[in-house]
Amino acid sequence: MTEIEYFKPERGQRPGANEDPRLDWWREAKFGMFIHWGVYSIPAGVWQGEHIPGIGEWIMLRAEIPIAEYEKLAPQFNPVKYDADQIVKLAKAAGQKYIVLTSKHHDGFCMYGSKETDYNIVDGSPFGRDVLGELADACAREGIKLGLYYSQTQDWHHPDGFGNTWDFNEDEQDFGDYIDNYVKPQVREILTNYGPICIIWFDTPRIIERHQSQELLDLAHSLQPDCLVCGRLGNKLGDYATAQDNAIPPELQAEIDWETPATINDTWGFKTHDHNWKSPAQLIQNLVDIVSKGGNYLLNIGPDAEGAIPEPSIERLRAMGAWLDLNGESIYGTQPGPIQGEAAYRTTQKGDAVYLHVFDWPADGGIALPDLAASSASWLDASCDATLSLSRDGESTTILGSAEAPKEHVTVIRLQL
Ligand code: JFZ
Repeated sequence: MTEIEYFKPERGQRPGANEDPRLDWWREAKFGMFIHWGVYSIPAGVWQGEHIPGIGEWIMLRAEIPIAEYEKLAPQFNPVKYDADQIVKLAKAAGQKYIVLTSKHHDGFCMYGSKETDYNIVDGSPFGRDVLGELADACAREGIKLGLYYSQTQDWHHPDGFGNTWDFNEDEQDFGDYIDNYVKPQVREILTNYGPICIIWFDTPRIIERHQSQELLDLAHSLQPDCLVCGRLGNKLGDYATAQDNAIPPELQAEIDWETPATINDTWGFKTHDHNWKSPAQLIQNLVDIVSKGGNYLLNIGPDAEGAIPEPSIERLRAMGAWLDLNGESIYGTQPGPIQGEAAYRTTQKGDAVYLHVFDWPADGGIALPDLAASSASWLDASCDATLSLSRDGESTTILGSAEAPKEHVTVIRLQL
């Protein structure tokens, strides 16, 4: 079995580890919305007239922008187009069952009213509203779970945070003090003041020690026992494994709960000039591929400096939602299917149904499968009236459909066992 290279918690490696009932909702949900949003959406990949390579939320590090300069973005941050209800309704329309918002990313700016620093959207920007608080209320209204991303080691604004080598001398920093007297109080406030939080999504565990990871895990679980901790807490601790960004394991990962965090273009934080948007077909195939191997797809949007969601993201998420409206039975609450490792199709299973997700429709309309004790085959999309038949010869099962692919995106056939 191919390892998920990063962030695979110890607990996830135990046989039968997938038994923690706290993850039941997560295994059912399969598909979530990531939101990367902060003052980095103002420069949006450009600094002093130069395009800064890499992901947009890393512009402060990539351009080694001094804190004194970067801080000037906060008084400019006034995202008047921010509409939490619109975001949550988009997630629902996309078929995303939970949302994970960056409460504090590596640049240190907090998207909620923190009592630990004024470097936050409520006290440090003309907007003056609690973005996280409004999103939490909208999620509660719409019945969508809310998770929070929190950068627990990298903090390029705090004198004792990790990663800012251009303003600070690492030898003079006290990371232990940062964890105990800044990170823990902030974790406490985000897990106390905003209602039920389904996931705390820690990230880049660069220099964190085992006991520090353990203390943060214990703190999160003490404040909200049902809050899942993602695998990037560090030191192989956490409730589930987190793959590298945009990485999909080539094989089934049967023994662990895992997810792929992913972008729709190439950046998490908004960048003006990143137009490399994945197609709806690719995004749907990624979702099917991940779920067929036992994982969740956490797909990102990056609102711009005004709080608007890029139109290409909206279009793609709506296309995914339209596909899920017709085929969601083959995704939500399923297990990996009995046939793995095929390029042209993926399988998932739920009870006595196997779902065959055809990526590459065969020219002759015939799909030869290993023998499955399937009694019938039907298009999962009930609106599809193309011909379809199933035959078995004791060694193989053959599905015969029309020569043309019945549908624009992944076609799903339901095999009744
Ligand atoms: C991290 C962040 O640095 C990034 O800004 C974004 O928030 C992303 C979701 O997470 O980026 C990573 C973290 C881990 C790997 C790669 C990028 N990894 O394990 O290869």
